[in-house]
Amino acid sequence: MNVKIPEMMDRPEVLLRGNFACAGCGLSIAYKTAISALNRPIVVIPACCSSVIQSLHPNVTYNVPTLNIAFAAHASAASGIARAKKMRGEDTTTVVWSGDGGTFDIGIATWSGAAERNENIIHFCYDNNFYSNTGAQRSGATPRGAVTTTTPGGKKEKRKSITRIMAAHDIPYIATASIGYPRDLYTKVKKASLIEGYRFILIDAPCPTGWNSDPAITPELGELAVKTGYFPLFEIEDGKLTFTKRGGRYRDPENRVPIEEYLNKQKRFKAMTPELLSVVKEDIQHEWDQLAKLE
Ligand SMILES: Cc1ncc(C[n+]2csc(CCOP(=O)(O)OP(=O)(O)O)c2C)c(N)n1
Ligand code: SF4
Repeated sequence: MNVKIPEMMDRPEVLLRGNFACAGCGLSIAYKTAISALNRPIVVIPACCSSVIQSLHPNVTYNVPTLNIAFAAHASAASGIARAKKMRGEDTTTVVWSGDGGTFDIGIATWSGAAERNENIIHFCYDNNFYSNTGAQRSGATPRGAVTTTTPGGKKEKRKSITRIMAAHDIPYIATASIGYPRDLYTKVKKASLIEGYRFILIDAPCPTGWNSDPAITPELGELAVKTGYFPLFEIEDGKLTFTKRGGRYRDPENRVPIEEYLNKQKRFKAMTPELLSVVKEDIQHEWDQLAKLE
C-alpha cells in the first residue's frame, strides 16, 4: 500500500521490503508516513507489533536507528537519548513509537514523567484500539462494544481520551491524525518536528487482523472513522485546540456519515446491541463536547 506524498519519494525508505506486517496493516502505513517526515530520527519502540514487524537480526527492516525497550521505559530511554544528542550538538529527532497499550495503559507512567519534564521528544501512538501483538486483548483505547479475546461479549467500558489526559500535561503540541488522511498526517509531523519539547501525535491505524476487516479497505476505514465523527482530527497548541479543517466539519452531527457504516465493516463489532449502539453514539458526542471546551 503506497502513500502518494511527493516529498516522501525523495526520502530514503524507512520501512524496507520483507517486513513482517500483515497485509493491509495500518501501523506500517502510519510508520512510513510519519517517520519519513523527520530529520535523522532515532526511534524508541516498546513491546508491540512494531517491534515484531521489523523482523529478525540481521535482516532488520527499519532503515533508521531503533531501540527496542520495555514498556515502562520508552519515554525515559528517549529522554536520555534526546539529552545526550543535545549535549553532543547532534541534530537528530528522538521519537517514541508506541501502540495504544504502551501509551494508554502500560507505559503511561514513563511518558507522563517525560511530558511533565517537557523532554524534547515526539511521542507517536499508533492506535489500533487493542493489544494486537499478543493476540487481541482489550486496551484502554478499545471502544465500547468491540470484541477482543478478553471481551468476548464486546467491551462494556468507554474508550479513554488519551489526548485530553495528555493535554492536562500542558505540553506544547498535541495532534490527532489518520492513515486515511496521509497528507494531513505528514504535515502535522513536519510541524511537530519544528517545535521544541514534548509533542504527542495520536494516529488512527486500523488493524485488519484484529478488527476482522478486509485488508483492502484499511485506508477507507481510516477515512470513515473521521467522517462518522468517531475519530476527530485536531491540534492542541499551547493549550488551545483547533479542529483540523478536513475533519472539523464532522463536529456537526448532521454532517457525519452514520456510524453503522464504519462498524458494519468490522466483524469485531458483531456483538453490538441497539442499546449499546446508542451509548456508543453518546460517547462520540461526549468526546466532541469535551474537546470543544479546549478551543
Ligand atoms: C510489562 C509488560 N506487560 C505485558 C507484556 C506483553 N506484551 C507485549 S506486547 C503487548 C501488547 C502491546 O499492545 P500495544 O501497545 O497496543 O501495541 P500493538 O501490539 O497493538 O502493536 C503486551 C501486552 C510485556 N512485554 N511487558
Ligand atoms: S496484527 Fe494488526 S497491527 Fe499487528 S502487524 Fe498485523 S495488521 Fe499490523
